[in-house]
Amino acid sequence: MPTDAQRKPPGRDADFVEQLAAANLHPLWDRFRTLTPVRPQAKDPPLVWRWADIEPFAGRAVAQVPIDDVERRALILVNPAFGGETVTTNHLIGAFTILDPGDRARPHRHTFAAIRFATNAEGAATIVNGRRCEMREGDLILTPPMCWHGHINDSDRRVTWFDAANIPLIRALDANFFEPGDPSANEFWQVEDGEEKLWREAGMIGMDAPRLPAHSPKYHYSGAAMRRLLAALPPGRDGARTARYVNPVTGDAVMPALDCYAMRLTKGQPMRPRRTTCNMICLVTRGKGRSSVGEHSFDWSQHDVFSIPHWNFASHQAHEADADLFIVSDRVAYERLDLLREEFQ
Ligand code: 1HN
Repeated sequence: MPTDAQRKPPGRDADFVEQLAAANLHPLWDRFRTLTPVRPQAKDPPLVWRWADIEPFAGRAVAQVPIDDVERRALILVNPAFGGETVTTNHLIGAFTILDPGDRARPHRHTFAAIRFATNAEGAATIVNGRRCEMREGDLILTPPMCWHGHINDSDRRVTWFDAANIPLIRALDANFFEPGDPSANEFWQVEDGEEKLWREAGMIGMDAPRLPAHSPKYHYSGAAMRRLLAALPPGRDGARTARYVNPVTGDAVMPALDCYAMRLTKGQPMRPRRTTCNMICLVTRGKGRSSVGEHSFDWSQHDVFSIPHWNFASHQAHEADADLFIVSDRVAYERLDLLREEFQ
């Protein structure tokens, strides 16, 4: 394939191009290289956010920001390559939320998709559409588009968890709608697990389950169950053991434009570098290791987060013991647009 530089510069007559522009016309021959790069080129280099650097700010955020004054108390991971935009990597935002004992993050709903992954949130719960989802170690909780959700810390200690959302994608599409809930509505919080019971038993669903939900009808995915699956899974083509969180009715991604995975890395075992057109945010849920992404290499340990911007070869290696990653991605959006490409180095 020719590189951009090897393609012939288009001939142009500056006067003509200017006159066209004045008439709100652009000549394609003058724009072609910009409009159709020969391959994707991510704006952002990969970046690591270390939990040790974030944690002190979490304490300060709790001290300075009363939860009743803000919609959410989240610290968002930002890559400066986006020029000050609130973006972690293309289409995605990762963050950490902190709640003190008794804190309630009031209900709201929106068209962007979001998830929580419980890193240190025992005793807290997310309520999604009238179902209480407890946040045990390693649990994943979906807050699908336009589902009402709020968070509560019923424990006597500070809790933190990892959040991710596809806000930059929904902003690019200018398709965001947001509705605040009633902060004083007590009945919102006084619920039990409700219909989540229908989705707890793996591989078994009610005969009359609706066949065409836009997102998974199951909102709560157990960390303990995922750890059992990772222990049983054989290594995949890249050498890692990877599981996808799916909609139990369709077997498809959990939400239309946000996709989640868990990966177990065997100690010392190298992976085959792979690149894909989609973007990923990786949360280290257990262990220590090193990743190589494009031209960059970096070490990580538990609760660090790093980005894998699209079309960079990436591989990971666990040190000392096996390590686990939780990965959130826009992969399903690329699948649905028939734009997913993947290759090994
Ligand atoms: C979000 O939507 C929530 O709705 C919480 O509960 C934290 C952090 C970053 C982006 C979106 C919520 C968030 C978030």
